[in-house]
Amino acid sequence: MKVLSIQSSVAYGHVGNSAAVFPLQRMGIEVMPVYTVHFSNHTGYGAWRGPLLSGADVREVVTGIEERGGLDDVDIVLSGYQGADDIGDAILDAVDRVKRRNPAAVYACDPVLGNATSGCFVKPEVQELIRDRVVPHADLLTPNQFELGFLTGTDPRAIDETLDAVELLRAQGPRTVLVTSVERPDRPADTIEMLAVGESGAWIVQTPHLPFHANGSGDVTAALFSAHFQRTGNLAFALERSAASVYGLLKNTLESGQRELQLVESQEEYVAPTASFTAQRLR
Ligand code: PXL
Repeated sequence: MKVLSIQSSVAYGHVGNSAAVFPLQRMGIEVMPVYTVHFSNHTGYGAWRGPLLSGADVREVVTGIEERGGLDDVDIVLSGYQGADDIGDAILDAVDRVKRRNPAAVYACDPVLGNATSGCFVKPEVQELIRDRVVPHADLLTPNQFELGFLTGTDPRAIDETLDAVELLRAQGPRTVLVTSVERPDRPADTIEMLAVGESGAWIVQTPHLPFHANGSGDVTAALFSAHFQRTGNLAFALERSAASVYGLLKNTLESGQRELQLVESQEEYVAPTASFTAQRLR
């Protein structure tokens, strides 16, 4: 299995490719990381240094990979947070080039726009880019519940409303949708859920809600779910496995008292998660 992952790089800490690449590699997956920014640290600190790459830079690197034959056997193109709207076309172009060689390849897109706590944190032009141009080209989409509402012009809260919104999204293109950070009003205290919908039906998994937020956890979730689903074609398994691995990672991080994901220390969680959760069928 081989992944072309077009995301941020940070030197200090773990978000973007600096969060997604190692867990995939630890699963035995070949990853070609292409960088969209090369920052010192994630933007959650309020200050950071280092360059933004342009759409042309991204295209250059992808072209170089292509010239080595490196696009011939890609199974997944993965993208995440986009800080500016000139990277989107370069990503879609990479997806196109990969699919021409391998029609079975999928484009797994994490449509990063914001979350329920902070609201939308990307620029209006990036919002439009994701909604109007990127989403229709994605095969697998991993919005959180807030992003699902934004992309469908709805405000999904209950599970049925969330499933209805997912169907609106699936009608736009993506056949498989993972909704993260599902917080239905009637959930048991201190729990959080993820829900996956694909051709085989709809599944939900519940995990304890750990009382903190670590930047990059969504990036790890999207990478693991995409890889497990593409590897097995089993939606319930991909949901259970990625939930267990991310829960293990977050639990280790919370216990460490550190702000950054304990990504490397948690290496076993990506191959043999400590916890195990069972998904329930919804539809
Ligand atoms: O986790 C997404 C992400 C990606 N890239 C950069 C970020 C973040 C989140 O903080 O700062 C540069």
